[in-house]
Amino acid sequence: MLRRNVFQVLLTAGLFSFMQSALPVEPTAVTVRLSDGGSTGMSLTVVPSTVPAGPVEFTITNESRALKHEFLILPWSTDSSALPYDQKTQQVNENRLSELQGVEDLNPRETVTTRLVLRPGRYVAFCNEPGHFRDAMRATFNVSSRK
Ligand SMILES: [Cu+2]
Repeated sequence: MLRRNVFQVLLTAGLFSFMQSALPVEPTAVTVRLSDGGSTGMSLTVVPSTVPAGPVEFTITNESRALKHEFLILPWSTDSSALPYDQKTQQVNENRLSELQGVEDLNPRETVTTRLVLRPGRYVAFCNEPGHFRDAMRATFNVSSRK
C-alpha cells in the first residue's frame, strides 16, 4: 500500500514537470526599422535591444522609399568590425558565417515578420546590401538567460 502511494506521487510529480516544460512560451516581440531617410543616413534599429532566450518574433519594416534593405542576425561575441568583410563587393562575407538567419531583400515600404528561437548570447544584426553595413546599418542585440 505504502509502496503504491509513493509510486503515484512520483508519477504525479513527473507528469506535472512534463506539463510545465510543455507550456508554450510566448515569443518576445521585437521591432526592427531599416532606414535611409533624413539627415542621419542609413540606420538599423532593434527595439528592445535585449530579450530573454527563446522564441523572438521580429517585425521588420523597410522604411525606405527607394532602396532594398535586409535584416540578418547571427551570434557574434566581439565587435561587428571583426566580421569578415569583402572590400570588392562591399559586403560582409556571408559564406564565412555559419549561423546567419534573417530576411533578405525587403522591398521599399515592405514589412515582414519572422520568428526565430535564440539562445543566450551577444548578437550582431546588419543589412548586407552592398555598402550598407559600412554605412552604419548594423546593431548589437543581446539575449539573456531565461530565469
Ligand atoms: Cu540596407
